[in-house]
Amino acid sequence: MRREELDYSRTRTSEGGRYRGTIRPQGDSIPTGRLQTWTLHLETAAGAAIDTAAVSVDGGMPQHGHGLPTKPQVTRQLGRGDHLVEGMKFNMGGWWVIKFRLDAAAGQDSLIFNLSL
Ligand SMILES: [Cu+2]
Repeated sequence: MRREELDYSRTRTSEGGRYRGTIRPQGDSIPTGRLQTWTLHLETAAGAAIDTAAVSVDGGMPQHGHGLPTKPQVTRQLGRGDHLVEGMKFNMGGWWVIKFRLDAAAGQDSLIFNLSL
């Protein structure tokens, strides 16, 4: 798939359709070379906030064959479906993919976001 055709939305439905997630970086633009804290908002497909979920974070640059330079983690549940993601960092510009693996009441699923930095 060409980079211009990717979906760069910050709200995505999970691959299996069980959940909806929104990433909220600290600012409008996502910087490179700097550690960041994000918020991940999780909802059911019907739009109910999810506070209890096991979430793991993975990512990388598909065109470069490398992963993230850090190991980001969801460290805290903030309530109202918001989850704190600490340790996000991007060491170069380009197309990045961030994948959240979720395990919550509706089962396991993955949320995938494309970023253009
Ligand atoms: Cu790269």
